[in-house]
Amino acid sequence: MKLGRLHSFQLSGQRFLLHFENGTACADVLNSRTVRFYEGTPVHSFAVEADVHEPTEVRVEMDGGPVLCTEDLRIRVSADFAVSVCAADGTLLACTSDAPRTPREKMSPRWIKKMSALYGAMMAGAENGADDPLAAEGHESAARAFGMKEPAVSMQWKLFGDEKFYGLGDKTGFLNKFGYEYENWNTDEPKAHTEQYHALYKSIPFLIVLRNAGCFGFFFDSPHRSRLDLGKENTSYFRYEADGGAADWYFLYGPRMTDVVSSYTALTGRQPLPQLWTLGYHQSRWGYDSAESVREIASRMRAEEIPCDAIHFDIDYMDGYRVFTWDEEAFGAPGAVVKELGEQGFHAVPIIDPGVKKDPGYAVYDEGVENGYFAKTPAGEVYVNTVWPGEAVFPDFGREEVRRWWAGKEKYLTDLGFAGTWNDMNEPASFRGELPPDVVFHDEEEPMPHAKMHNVYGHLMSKATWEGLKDADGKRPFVITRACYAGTQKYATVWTGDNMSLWMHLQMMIPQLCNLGLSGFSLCGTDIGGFGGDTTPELLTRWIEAAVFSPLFRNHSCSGTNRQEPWLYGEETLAIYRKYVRLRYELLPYIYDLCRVCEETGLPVMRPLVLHYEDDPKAWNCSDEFLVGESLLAAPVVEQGARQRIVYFPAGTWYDYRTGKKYEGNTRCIVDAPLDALPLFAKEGSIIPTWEVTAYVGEKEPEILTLRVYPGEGTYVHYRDNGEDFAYRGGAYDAYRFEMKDGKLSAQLLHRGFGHPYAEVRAERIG
Ligand code: MIG
Repeated sequence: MKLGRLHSFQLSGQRFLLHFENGTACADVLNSRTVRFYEGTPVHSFAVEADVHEPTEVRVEMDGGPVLCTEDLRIRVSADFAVSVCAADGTLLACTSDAPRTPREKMSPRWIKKMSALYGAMMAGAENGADDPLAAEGHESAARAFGMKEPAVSMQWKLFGDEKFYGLGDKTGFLNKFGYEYENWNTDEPKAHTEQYHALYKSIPFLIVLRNAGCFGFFFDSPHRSRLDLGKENTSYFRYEADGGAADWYFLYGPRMTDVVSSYTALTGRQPLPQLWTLGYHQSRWGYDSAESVREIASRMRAEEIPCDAIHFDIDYMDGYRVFTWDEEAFGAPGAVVKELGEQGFHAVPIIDPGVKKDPGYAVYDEGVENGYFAKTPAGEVYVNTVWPGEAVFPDFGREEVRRWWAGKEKYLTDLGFAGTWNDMNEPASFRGELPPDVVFHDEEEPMPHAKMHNVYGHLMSKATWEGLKDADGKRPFVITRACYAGTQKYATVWTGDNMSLWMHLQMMIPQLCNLGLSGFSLCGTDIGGFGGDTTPELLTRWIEAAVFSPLFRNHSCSGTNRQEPWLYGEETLAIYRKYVRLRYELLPYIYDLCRVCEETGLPVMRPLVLHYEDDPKAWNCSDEFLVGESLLAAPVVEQGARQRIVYFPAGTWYDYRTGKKYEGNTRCIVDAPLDALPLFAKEGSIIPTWEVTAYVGEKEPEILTLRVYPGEGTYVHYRDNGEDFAYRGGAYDAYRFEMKDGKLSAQLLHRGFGHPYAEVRAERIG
């Protein structure tokens, strides 16, 4: 029901309470640029865990109706919770729109019946056919998708015509999301991810809007299934709608895009500094199915002199896919091979799925059943679906007690010597159709249907895992997750799931990781070489080049595809692969410094050009280049056969990373890019810290810091700590400030606490 006329309002502290004809709403001022808007009484948020209110001046002015004023915003609220937001100088930034919707094609009842059956069958998994009871959910969703059912929450915002959209997590397509339509419903999609997909594994309903008048963000904080239409349906508005709950959203004003990202991450949390080794190279494959196969990979990595820090253990290490078990037949004595790897400087990362094998006598299952830790059917039976172990049940992660139980299991993994946890299948994915919407989970102690808990399942599992690892070994927890919600960045690194060995997917990597970064997830990566399908020498080569700056730097592939280790693709591929993994290790201090910056400001490692050059129209849609911090510009070749490419240089002067060749900004240049070249440039005045390449992180403490110094003037802060635990939060770190001025480089120690100074700091002038 519409809220109707605005009867009265009242300002209570920073809360602006609104009494409408048919209900109440609130505009809660968190700070002068961030306001939360909600209908009715607020429900707790999964994403926002800290109270981030800052005292700020708020007043209401009367101007034909109430206008809520902060130092930076003027917000008018009127009938039906219509909102318009202006900057302090009166410039209109955003306003709701009641423009009529583009009418859908009129569909005959016969067509609707046919399509609903088809859609239902799809939703319920092909093998079930249209008469499966699960298909009921399909009909419901179909009805909504076909616009025949009113969503619980629906909002329309005026399009002024100058909008560019960014963020939204892992959505497919190009960098600028204008003209796309998306859905937030965590989805395990085994087919090739294309632009036409509405949803992948993650739901991060954070939308950045860039307009000529400024940049701002909307965070639609709802775990319910929701949709965004970004100027596809109609060019006069963009729409948000959700299938449940009430309106609850934040307006985050910039005015710059960097401010929007900082504010959003202040609200939902920032990615904490990772362990240093996690930024090294990871080798993985679904198919390393014995201790022997893992040993072989490890020794070959060293023999080929490809630096490597981690080997992943996919589902085969478990006993019959039972989580928190070990297959002794194929992997030997529990943990022995993990310890062996450790002695050679490798960390081992095991996969864990949420599905627990239904298997009386198996401790994890028994404990869960006994304590009521698994999701239930509405009739009160433990709900069963099929996943890797066969029949499986699903931990009810919404309850703290269940999270604590699961967290306690991490100790089993760390005792085996494992160094982190890779959480998979936590959309949750299942083989016998999607979990029905009415499966009963809990939001803490309140029963909550799957329909509401679905999108936060991976989030809550990650949180439990993070806490468990922290308790188990006190190190910075290394958690990787496939599914997540807004705010999961506090607990996990993410990868983009099952991509394929396709040039199209190498191309998509750039906008996908850049938008994840803008959505709070700086620590992200793709499966290098592609997960599904067979890679080629050229594709693998271009992928390792393009991925050098992906915070998660992992080659992974699917069982049944051609193996994807770099030595299987000829001498040339191997040599280039080695060169780029070595470049990654050379630049580890730079990437680590950026992780520190991210923890402090929320700005990601990989950044789209638009983040720093938002006034430059050529940056708005740049999907094939990216910045690394502010200093480096990478323009990888992502096209088969190309040996040159066009590079757009934004404002400033740029220098080739290696040769120092100069390029003026605001130009497009054709740059040579033979197979072994990643076009990489440093901005004028850049100071880039590098270390000597080692076989793995910690092989020896870096004694020499080499600064690559490019022409111009600039400053740089370099950060160093033990790369492992939380001692840095108590001050156990070193920080240096370097400055290039009048042709001279000077250094200053900002903070001393780590206790391992460099033996030498060298400057290498390039260009
Ligand atoms: O149904 O564990 O995305 O990385 O190798 C497939 C096997 C299950 C999906 C993950 C992938 C992993 C695979 N998993």
